Amino acid sequence: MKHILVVLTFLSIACNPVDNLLEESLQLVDQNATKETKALYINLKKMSGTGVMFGHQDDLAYGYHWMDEAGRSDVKEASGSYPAVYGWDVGDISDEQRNLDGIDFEKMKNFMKLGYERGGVISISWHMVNPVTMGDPWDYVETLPGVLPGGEAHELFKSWLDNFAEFSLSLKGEQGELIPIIFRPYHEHNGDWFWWGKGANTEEDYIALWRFTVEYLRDEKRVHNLLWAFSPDRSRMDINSFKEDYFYGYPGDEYVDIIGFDNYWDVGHPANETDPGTQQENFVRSLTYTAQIADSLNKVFALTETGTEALPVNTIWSERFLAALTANEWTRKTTYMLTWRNANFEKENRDHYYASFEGHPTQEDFKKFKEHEFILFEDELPDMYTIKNE
Ligand code: BMA
Repeated sequence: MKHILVVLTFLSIACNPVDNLLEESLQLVDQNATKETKALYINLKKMSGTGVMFGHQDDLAYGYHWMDEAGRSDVKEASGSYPAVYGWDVGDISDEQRNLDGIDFEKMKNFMKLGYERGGVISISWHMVNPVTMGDPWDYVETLPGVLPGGEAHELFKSWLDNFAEFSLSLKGEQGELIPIIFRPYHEHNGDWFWWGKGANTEEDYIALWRFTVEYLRDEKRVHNLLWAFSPDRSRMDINSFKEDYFYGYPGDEYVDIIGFDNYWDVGHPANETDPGTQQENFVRSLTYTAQIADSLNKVFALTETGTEALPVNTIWSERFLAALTANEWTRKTTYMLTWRNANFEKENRDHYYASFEGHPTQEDFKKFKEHEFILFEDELPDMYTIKNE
């Protein structure tokens, strides 16, 4: 009898879904990830298939018609809630007080804390200055040999990673816990526009860059609040060979937590001449294929960047985004979609925005999108930072 009890207890522990998930979290890039970081990953996994979080870049820092006004958010003003995911970019953390779009880094930290305290998820990308030429991130020339160990700019590059390590380790919640970050460096690397991009560099060097960054931040700088997101660009993947193309530059399963991709291409990119119907079909296919890749690797899937500049179609949220995200059981596995920033019109003097703002002709549709049961904004989020026994 005693033996049976022991066996039964053992079985109930072994079969507990939370324990299984915990075990999976041991497959993270960082085995020593903080408790909250592991919890975030597990909760993303649990969420997959049940709802998609809506995200927006730079949401709290400025909007189409405002700058630097505490509490404001174009997304909130248009929909009633803050976004569930907040994207930020640490471009220029190298040697500036402000990022490449003018956000003061100290303020950015506070915005991250605010978002986290409200239950939101924080993601960071890095439009990094070219460490060899000191040109901007779009200085597309062969750069990686100079950045990797032994290269002339390696020490400088490392000092920027030091800045990032310090920044990440200073992000703390009320209890002093580190704020988990979805870190998405060297994105769209299969494109021919960034200095880390395909064509200017070898694939081998890109992989070495990614692995170096993981090992340096995790093992030397002991940054343990990062989930690592990989995000090639859809425009440089052929829809018919997507599952092979996806893996250009893939650093290996031990170096990636989140299988993502950026897709502006299939949602009305001006350079895409394909008709809207085919674009929509391709949008669904690209989401499906990426979700299947993530599933085969037992990883989380996200649409790490998307959007249509200046929202030219009034029903774009329901007809393009919602329709694709709910198209099939695979697209439904998307954990979040991140729309790009709403550049301030007065400052930048151009229509460069991706989320609806109050009074925009897409606002009604954006509200409907928000109200859809499958779409999650901040006011509908479960606790993403604790692991619950169910
Ligand atoms: C690009 C544009 C740029 C911006 C950069 C980094 O897509 O929005 O204006 O500087 O992202 O945020």
